[in-house]
Amino acid sequence: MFTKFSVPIIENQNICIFRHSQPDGDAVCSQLALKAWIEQNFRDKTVKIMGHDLFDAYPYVDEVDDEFIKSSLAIVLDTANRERIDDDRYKLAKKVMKIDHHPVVDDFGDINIVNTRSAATAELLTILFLDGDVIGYRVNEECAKYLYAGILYDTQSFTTSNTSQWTLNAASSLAETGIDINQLYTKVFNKSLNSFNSATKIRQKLQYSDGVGYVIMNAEELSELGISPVEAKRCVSEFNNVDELKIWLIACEMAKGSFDISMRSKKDYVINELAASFNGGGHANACGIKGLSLAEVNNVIKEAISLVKTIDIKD
Ligand SMILES: [Mn+2]
Repeated sequence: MFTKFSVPIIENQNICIFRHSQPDGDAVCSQLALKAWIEQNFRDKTVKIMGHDLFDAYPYVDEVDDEFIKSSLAIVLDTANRERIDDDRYKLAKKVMKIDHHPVVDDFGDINIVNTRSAATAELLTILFLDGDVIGYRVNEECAKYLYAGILYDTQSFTTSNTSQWTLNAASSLAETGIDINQLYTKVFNKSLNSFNSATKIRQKLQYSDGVGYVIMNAEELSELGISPVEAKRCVSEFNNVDELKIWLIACEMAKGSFDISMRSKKDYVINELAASFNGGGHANACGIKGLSLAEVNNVIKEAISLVKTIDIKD
């Protein structure tokens, strides 16, 4: 696998690293880690971080003109399908390499490196880099910091159902570089008092029915909270540890009458098919759906309730 990954990098002077729109911590940290790794191991290469939407904790992108992209290898990280790539100029690149851990729905790369058993793209990159380590490519502390943070984000600090022995092995190898584990945890999970207060209000809006928890926020309620819809959706993790909830979701009105859903579930309650039936997608226990009417949001909730019932009857 390392050869498939490294040869196109060796062959290209210029490299543009892309990610998905509305990026999460895994997407941006994977970009920064890959840039750090290439710059350390191939000092003559020029690497650019692509994207429009910023991620608060790591708000970094490069300004890149079309000519540069035309002379580049495009590496697209953490993105299952081409429609989600945050800058469609990836099409201009000489070659496209996809590196991802989502279920395969679109092999858009000329080269596709996908491992759905990885809990994070940052974990998959760690495994690739460690393979390279055997033949002399190194992971320095800067790169390790980004990889470790990316893994923390996607696994909610090693607690999601897809956290595995490979995740912990990867994290352990990264710890050997001397990274400050507590400092990274703090950087990833600490929040401002304002965010904390908003999360408290979102918790109070939880509605519950037959194993399903849900919060629906219209534009007015969101502006009262004083946080962005993207930030509000991230509060779905506030409900991670509620016993009674088998499936839980937050629906936020992103534009007039158009809701996006962020949905999570306990291990036995696989939701990606439910999400796919509303043109959404994601992992077995963590999915997103975009552009729903309020009526469709209510249908998702109904379907979730019947999914819980179906699975509970089987047990
Ligand atoms: Mn990811």
